[in-house]
Amino acid sequence: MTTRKPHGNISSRLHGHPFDGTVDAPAGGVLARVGFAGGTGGTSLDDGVPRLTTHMVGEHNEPAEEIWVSTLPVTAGTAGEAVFAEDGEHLFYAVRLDARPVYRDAVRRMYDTALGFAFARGYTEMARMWNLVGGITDPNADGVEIYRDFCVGRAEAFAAWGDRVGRLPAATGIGTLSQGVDLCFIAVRPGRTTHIENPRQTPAYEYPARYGPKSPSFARATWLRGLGDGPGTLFVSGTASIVGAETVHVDDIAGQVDETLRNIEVLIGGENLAGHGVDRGFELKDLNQIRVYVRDAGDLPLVRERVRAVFPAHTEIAWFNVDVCRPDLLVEIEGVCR
Ligand code: 3EB
Repeated sequence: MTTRKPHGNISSRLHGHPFDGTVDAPAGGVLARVGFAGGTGGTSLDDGVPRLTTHMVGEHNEPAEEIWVSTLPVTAGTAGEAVFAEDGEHLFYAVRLDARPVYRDAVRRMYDTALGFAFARGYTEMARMWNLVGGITDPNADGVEIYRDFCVGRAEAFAAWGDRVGRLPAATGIGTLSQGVDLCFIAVRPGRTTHIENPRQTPAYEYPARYGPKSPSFARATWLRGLGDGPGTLFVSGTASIVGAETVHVDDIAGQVDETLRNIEVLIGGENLAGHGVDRGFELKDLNQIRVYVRDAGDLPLVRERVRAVFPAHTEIAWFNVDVCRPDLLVEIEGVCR
């Protein structure tokens, strides 16, 4: 008789409030809690669970919390300033970089340390990264936009580690309400990820130089194959109203919402995934754990109505009022399909 190994799959819940109940992690453990709060909280280990608290709540939105659980037992710890948790298949890692005049070198070191940590523990493929950047479209002390400054440091780190940590994964680059950078990611054992591009969009790492000296380092989505007969997960990057490399529907919030949803629809559809060798297909209604980022508070009512109308009532959606990484982008949307 053979004993079956547990699948070892991860999943998340996105609560529209700080979660104060018992986290349901059957037979496994909690990998991480990401809190969206009214102030920055950096990283901590709370009751043995890594926590990242990012400043994304102002007067126009409510606190929220995303919780990642695994079906496997989890161990957690700190590594310098960072916190992490691992289950033997997945690594969650979070770190905060405080405000500084110029970010480039510190971002490169932060990424270098993070990628090195993941690599040393055998989590050599990146599945999903979140880059939460305060003042993202403001100038740094040299007058360079902070997002472009950030992208240079990140690109330098990936250039150094790229051939060891696999290809660029799904990511989010978005503003927060405090200066500084919150970084967190999920890395996995090799052989499980497929990075997905969008036929409607220029790959971000090939954006023309007018968008910054170093192109952003991310894929449009990452497919994470399930273990055993467990389900796979499609991580959908922060997606905006960009066609080719250009922002479209400038100053038209309804147009930007619709174009963003169309981008996601094509990205996650069976035809696009098949072209990347993934034998699955999703529809918009399958997107869950959705985060909607809106630049202008005045657009929130329209965006809420338009986005809500597309998804089933049970879909978990959290709303944020933060800057997006190009001054002409009014909205960005991300989520997860299973
Ligand atoms: C875009 O498509 C919008 O720099 O990590 C989306 C997702 C965006 C991730 C990142 C940026 C990033 O270019 C911005």
